[in-house]
Amino acid sequence: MLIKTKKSSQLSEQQVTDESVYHSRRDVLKQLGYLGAGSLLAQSATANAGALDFFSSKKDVQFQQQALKFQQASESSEILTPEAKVTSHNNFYEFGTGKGDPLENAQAFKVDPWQLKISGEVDKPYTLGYDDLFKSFSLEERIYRLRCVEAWSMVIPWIGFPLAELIKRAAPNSRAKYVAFETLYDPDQMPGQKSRRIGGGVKYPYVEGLRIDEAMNPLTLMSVGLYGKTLPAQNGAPIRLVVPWKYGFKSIKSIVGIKLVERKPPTTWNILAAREYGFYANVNPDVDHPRWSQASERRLTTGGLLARNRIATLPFNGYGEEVADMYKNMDLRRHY
Ligand SMILES: Nc1nc2c(c(=O)[nH]1)N[C@H]1C(S)=C(S)[C@@H](COP(=O)(O)O)O[C@H]1N2
Ligand SMILES: [Mo]
Repeated sequence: MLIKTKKSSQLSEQQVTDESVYHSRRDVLKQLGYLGAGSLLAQSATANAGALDFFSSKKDVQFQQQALKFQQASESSEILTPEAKVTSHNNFYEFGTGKGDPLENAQAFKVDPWQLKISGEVDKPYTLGYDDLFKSFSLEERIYRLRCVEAWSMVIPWIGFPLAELIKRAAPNSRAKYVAFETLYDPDQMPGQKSRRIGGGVKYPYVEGLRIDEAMNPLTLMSVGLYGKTLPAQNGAPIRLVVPWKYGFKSIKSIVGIKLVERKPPTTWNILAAREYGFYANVNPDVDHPRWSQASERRLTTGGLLARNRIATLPFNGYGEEVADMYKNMDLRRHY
């Protein structure tokens, strides 16, 4: 097993081998005095302002500083998946089913203006515009493993804020038992939504859901960036979900709607093939996909041969300490 210490959720940067690009960004932060040599906390006066400042060129925004909040260390070391891999090996069927299709087809995708509507069983529904996505909540960096149901995985430095913060602001009522998410529906921009062939037969818009306790778990992140920049279109710009203990398809991209609901909402891959993809989709090496084993995964690290690293898959993707309690009375074979 990779992780030995008690809490394994947030890999700190001391535990991961920095990718060179990322490293140089951090050197810049150090020079600017935002990061102390031994400290992972941003120390500048404005670090507490509640939001990251960013250089205002909208195309490739570079976060200027970060309120890093790594909470624990572990003895293990994991290698960050290089940025070039994270942004070129994607699943985003709205832009095609090939791993390279999203990079190729999403370049003209317009993310500003954007509207993310929070509604449903809440006392205070609200809508966030593009700038609000970066300014309304305190941003932090989280290095998470991402395990795709197809048995490959990456280690990605996300920037974002806990989904719990967004939900709390809407003041959910007692009927809010689940959270339903919806991706933008815009066939003119998303060729996969125009054609069943390009879009892999998925019914659009892509929808996902979480139980309210899963949504409120501190690990559950709304991501607006990776590798210190705003999200590339192919990774779900301008805002996507990241649920690190579940298979990647739960981490819905380019979200326009978040609705608090009373009943378990429909989810895209479950609609497509219920026997293969459940609502929970917790990473589980003991429950195989009907067509392949989930006991191990191919960790995408560097290119070439190393890209074929095969490692054991961990229950809850290694985040059991933080999340297993939520499922203690459930048969995880039945609720796959
Ligand atoms: N809207 C939407 N969200 C999506 C998908 C998709 O096709 N459409 N693919 C999912 C799958 S299967 C995975 S593994 C992750 C991949 O995220 P990444 O490309 O940023 O690594 O996004 C998930 N979110
Ligand atoms: Mo996936």
